[in-house]
Amino acid sequence: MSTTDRQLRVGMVGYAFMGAAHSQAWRTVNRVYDLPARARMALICGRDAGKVADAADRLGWEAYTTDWRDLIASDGIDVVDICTPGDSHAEIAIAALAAGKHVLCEKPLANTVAEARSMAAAAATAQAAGVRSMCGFNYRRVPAVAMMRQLVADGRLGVIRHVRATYLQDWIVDPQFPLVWRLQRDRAGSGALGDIGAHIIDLTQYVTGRRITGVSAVTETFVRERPLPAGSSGLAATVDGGAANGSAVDGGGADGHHPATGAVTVDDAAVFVARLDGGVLATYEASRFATGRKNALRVEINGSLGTVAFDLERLNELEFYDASRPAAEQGFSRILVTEGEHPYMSAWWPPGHLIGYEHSFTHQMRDFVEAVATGVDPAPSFADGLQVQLVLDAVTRSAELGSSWTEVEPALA
Ligand code: SOE
Repeated sequence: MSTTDRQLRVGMVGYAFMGAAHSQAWRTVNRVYDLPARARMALICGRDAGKVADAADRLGWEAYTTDWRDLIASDGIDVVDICTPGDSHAEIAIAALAAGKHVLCEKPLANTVAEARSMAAAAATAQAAGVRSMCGFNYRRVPAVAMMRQLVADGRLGVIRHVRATYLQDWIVDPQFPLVWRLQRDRAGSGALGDIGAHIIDLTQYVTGRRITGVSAVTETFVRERPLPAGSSGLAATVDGGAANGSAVDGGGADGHHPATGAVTVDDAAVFVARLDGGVLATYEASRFATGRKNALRVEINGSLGTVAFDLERLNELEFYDASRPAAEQGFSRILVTEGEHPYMSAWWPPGHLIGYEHSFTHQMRDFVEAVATGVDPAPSFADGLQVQLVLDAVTRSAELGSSWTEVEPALA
């Protein structure tokens, strides 16, 4: 329970999957952590009045609006939380920063490097006026991931040699799964690469404290044509049996016999090798076609003195191989990251009691509220988001040029 009267009045744009995850975190954060300000769920925004009214009621927001410009113009809002598809991030974030609102923006920061650059520039200008911004790479806030970073920073792994990272899902294996917004380049920027590859790019740069300096990549779109969705266009979308209504439509539907279809304009999978500064060799794989793998983010880091490995599907655990132990006692140990000594954990349950996916968002809001209320810049910054965007862009260009080696420039050069 917060012991402060200071409020941060939050306005959130979007109310689908990420909007629900963020709402859960805003509802919870001051009940768990004692913070210098109390987040108030003041206003939620969505284009459909009926649906956003329902979302406000269901998710616990005080009021709703159908125009994000009203939300940004409101004197009753201090923080703008952007949970929309990537095609609107830049416009909303830049307008919010110009209006003096602190901004939390979902990952990936933008759909293009140009947009991400404008956002990072707007954030730098706003920062001078004390306005804060953050990109929502929530997995940084899984306690086991934070501990992984601490082990690397403390030198427990010695010289880092390898990073091995995969993020695998299977929700579009069925060719009849509809053409949701995440499969359209103009809405999402890229496919598996930007949606889930962005997470492992950020996570590995964060944990190692090193930057990806070059990549060689292949990408693939296994299913190039899909039926148009009916109604919902989220991860649980269904197929439209009716008339064609999309811009990328290729016949069908109108005769009522088969659904209208449209072109998939993003990658289904992306695989790349990379170099990180400091001589680290790395491999990355992001796929939505890994049958049986639902949300399998795995990262392993090998150093001269040890190895750490994290698996999101067992997020309360960290594997650690400590090569400095006596030879006879060496082997991987499984650390249960649930104790008061571990990052973020002391505010939760008694020792050994597990946490889940949603806690990473609560921890994200905890760090954001604390930073804003104490006048500190939260991380990851928009510049960090731009750095990830530069890697995504290099991967795409490398794949287009037949896997040619492609350098990644530093965001702050
Ligand atoms: C869908 O692939 C998704 O929800 C991503 O958009 C999230 O960022 C990731 O956390 C889980 O999968």
